[in-house]
Amino acid sequence: MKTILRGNTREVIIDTDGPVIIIGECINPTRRKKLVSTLQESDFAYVLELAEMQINAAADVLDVNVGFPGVDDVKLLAETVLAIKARFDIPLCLDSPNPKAIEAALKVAGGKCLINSVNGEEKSMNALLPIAHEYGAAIIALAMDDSGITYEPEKRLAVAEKILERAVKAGIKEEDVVIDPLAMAVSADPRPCVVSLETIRLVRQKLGLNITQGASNISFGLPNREVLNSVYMALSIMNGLTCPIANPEKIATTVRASDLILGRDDYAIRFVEISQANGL
Ligand code: THG
Repeated sequence: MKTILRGNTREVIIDTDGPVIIIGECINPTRRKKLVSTLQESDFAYVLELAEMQINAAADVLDVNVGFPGVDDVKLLAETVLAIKARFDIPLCLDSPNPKAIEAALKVAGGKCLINSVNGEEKSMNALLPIAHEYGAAIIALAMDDSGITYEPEKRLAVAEKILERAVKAGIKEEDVVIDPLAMAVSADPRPCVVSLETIRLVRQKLGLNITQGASNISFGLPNREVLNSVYMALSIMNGLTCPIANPEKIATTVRASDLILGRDDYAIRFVEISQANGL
């Protein structure tokens, strides 16, 4: 199954048979005070710096999240998208809980974006599926709905299936639905990673769709986060994760190593390339 995204002209193909596509997570005000302060002044230099850093570190797609308290994200998400588009030819993943902000961004974005995200709540599906269809965008379908977050992988699969069905009814192509099984911190509760890994396996096996995940969420509150994130990334890729949302500076080597080990990097070309780029 292939999900095709587009920047201004450049196409990125997310293919369930790999190699893994990296969606850079760093344009996100969580723990980046400087992003909040520069964006509040409509200063996009730091956003562009984060975009360039991630592209140089092997990001294929950029997640764009400008949500912080008090922000007018309908205006700011669109402005940020325009600033990035004017400088870089890379597909964007529009990350906002506000359908109005997503729509405003889609209006100016061009290419083919990924909407982050639609969940299984009626309100979310009703607001976003028609917009995705109208603008020809792909969607991330989050495996949660009105009844909240379940810890039974089969139920997460059922939510994913429900969103897929509704998306297809709204005229969206099956291959344009990317499933997010939900990654949550593992420090307080031993279950989340096991549940997500099993959900990934089920989605891959039963639906055959592309799968994303905010993979640095799992290590919140723990020491040695990079090792934890890397191991979880490799296990997730083994089970069917194809387009993680992560910090490419920290995760790209693990992603390339996983591709090589899983037989998706002939002659180890991409692994050697990224190792050399890192002076290794
Ligand atoms: N699923 C989907 N979208 C998502 C998430 C998800 N979007 C947001 C989030 N989760 C993924 N993005 C981030 C962005 C930043 C951070 C974590 C997840 C973050 N990282 C460092 C930290 O944790 O301390 C700080 C910056 C760094 O060092 O890189 O804060 O699950 N669909």
